[in-house]
Amino acid sequence: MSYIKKPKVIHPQSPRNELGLTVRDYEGGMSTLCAGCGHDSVTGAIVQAAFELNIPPHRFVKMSGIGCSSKTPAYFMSQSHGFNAVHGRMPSVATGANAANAELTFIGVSGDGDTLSIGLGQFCHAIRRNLNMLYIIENNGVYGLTKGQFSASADIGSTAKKGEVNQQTPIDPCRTAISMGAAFVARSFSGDRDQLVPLLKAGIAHNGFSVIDIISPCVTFNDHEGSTKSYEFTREHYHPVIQTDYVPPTQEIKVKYDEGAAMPIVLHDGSQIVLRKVDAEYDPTDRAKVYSYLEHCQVAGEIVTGLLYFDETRPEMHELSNLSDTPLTAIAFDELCPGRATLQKLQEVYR
Ligand SMILES: Cc1ncc(C[n+]2csc(CCOP(=O)(O)OP(=O)(O)O)c2C)c(N)n1
Ligand code: SF4
Ligand SMILES: [Mg+2]
Repeated sequence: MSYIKKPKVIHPQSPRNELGLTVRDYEGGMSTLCAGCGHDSVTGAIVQAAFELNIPPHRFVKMSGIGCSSKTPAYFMSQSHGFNAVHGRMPSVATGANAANAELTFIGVSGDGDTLSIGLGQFCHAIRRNLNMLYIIENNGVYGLTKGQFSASADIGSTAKKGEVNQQTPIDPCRTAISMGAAFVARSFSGDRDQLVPLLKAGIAHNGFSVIDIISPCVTFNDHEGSTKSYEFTREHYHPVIQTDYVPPTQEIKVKYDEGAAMPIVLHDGSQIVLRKVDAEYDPTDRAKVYSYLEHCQVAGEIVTGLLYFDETRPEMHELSNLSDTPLTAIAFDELCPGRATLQKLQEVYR
């Protein structure tokens, strides 16, 4: 109920992070989504991840497009910067904002419609530029906001609420991202917070474009028998292939993992992600094998989850395009505007 103001009462004994903040300090306004919508669980996981990362809310930028999913940034981190862009155009607005200030932490929340239909070109180019942001797709297989039409992620044979059968080939955001050269590609489920929170933390810490495709059921239009994005279908076909632990820079990895079964990877800020293989054969750094494994599993109707592909070597946008790391707001005016005489001299060169 949007007209009810969310009460903010903090229990004196609520756990506090290193900044002295509680989880409530990372929350946003009251959700107006349908009760039980998967997107609200993702919001809860984002709040928890940001709290545990000890980043102040005002250092985050939350971006979105249009859709029920794109409304969710209103429900977390009221103190952060935010921009609700036009349908499918969030990546270009995020690119501009990130170019202007790389010191902030960027989270984009999109939907399967927003990303895979109208915004597919924008999504691909943000990957190509390796824009430093966490890009979340709250994937429910439908356009929830406009009353449940099939989206481009709907599986062949999946039925709509009134019985219509989808005949069109789905676009898999993970395989699309891998084929475009994305360096951090994960899939999860809104109903698996234990898996989701470490993935969100790792995605935020990763220096470059991180995609997390989160199956997030739409209880109003796509949670019936015959849907392949329902809670029941997802739970039945759920296949975690890799478990991810996020270890902050200040903490040592205490547990000894068996070689071959675990891979600790150090990120640019000194934090680590420890990947524990559920399937010993799975190698999240072998791009071609990951791609064909995902294709095989999609045909078999399995929902493979975890950090599916990772490459820590790709430079991010600022490095690739030789952009300044200094935020635009910190650059003196006369540096930005060299003045009439300098500009005239420059024009002479082209006469
Ligand atoms: C340019 C434009 N075209 C179409 C629409 C109508 N529209 C609004 S939201 C939406 C799809 C949302 O689907 P998705 O991104 O999957 O989000 P969900 O609501 O399912 O979370 C569409 C087609 C629009 N707002 N703007
Ligand atoms: S219509 Fe679907 S996606 Fe939108 S809020 Fe309701 S349950 Fe969530
Ligand atoms: Mg959708």
